[in-house]
Amino acid sequence: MVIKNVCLEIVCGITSTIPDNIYDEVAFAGKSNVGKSSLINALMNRKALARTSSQPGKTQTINFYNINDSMYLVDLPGYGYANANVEIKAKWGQMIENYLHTSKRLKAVFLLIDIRHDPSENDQLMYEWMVDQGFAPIIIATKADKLKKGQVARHVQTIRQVLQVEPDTIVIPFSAETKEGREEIWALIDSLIELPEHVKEELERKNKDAQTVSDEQKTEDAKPEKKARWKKTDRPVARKTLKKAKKKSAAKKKS
Ligand SMILES: Nc1nc2c(ncn2[C@@H]2O[C@H](COP(=O)(O)OP(=O)(O)OP(=O)(O)O)[C@@H](O)[C@H]2O)c(=O)[nH]1
Ligand SMILES: [Mg+2]
Repeated sequence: MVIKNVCLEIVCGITSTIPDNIYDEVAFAGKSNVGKSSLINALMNRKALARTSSQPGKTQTINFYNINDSMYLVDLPGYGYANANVEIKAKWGQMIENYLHTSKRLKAVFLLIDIRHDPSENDQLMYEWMVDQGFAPIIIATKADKLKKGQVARHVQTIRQVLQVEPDTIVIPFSAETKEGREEIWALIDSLIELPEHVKEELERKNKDAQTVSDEQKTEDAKPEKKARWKKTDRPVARKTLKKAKKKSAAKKKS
């Protein structure tokens, strides 16, 4: 996806109704502080449109980021935030469940797990709940920059084992610092969502234009090269030198 314009379009609180959107959505769930908002910023090529914090519990609403008027990235509140009181925690849980149940345009759910640690009990419960509800969550192993390159595969394997994922479940190591995994995640999103008609038409038109330009270029390239009138040199030629050379050649022609 080439990012042209992005904006935070809809914010849903505990009492809000889930919007009936006209574009497809993909959502990001995971425990508090795992890096959901940072991932969304990285996907949008923005530093801080989605607010992040080293303090857990930053995102407390469901935030819909409109991408190019073609789709939404949905930032969900983090679960397992220890400092929130029991009532609030229950409400956030309800909000997430309600969204995942209600949205008609939800095409994929990404579950984020910190690559450094074994998935928590809450992570396991969330994963199982999603699978029970008929989702096939894609796992993103966040903060991959915090591990040495050689440790990544082993930690990914641990996540697979602890969550007891299906063999075909995709687990993508990702880092908001190095942007490792960004292209892979976008490729997946692109393959899972349906773009609106007007965007598809625009893309087709652009592809056609690009094809015409490349055909014209091919015809141009096929033309025989014009004979060089001046001896080619790597050095930049001063105007004066050119004038002199022209005079000389004209004089030669006359004689
Ligand atoms: N080193 C490193 N730090 C990260 C990465 N992703 C996020 N962080 C840091 O982790 C902290 C939490 O990131 P957020 O993106 O706010 O996490 P969140 O999941 O949205 O958190 P809540 O909104 O509280 O649920 C911030 O201090 C980020 O800078 C990463 O890939 N690498
Ligand atoms: Mg957040």
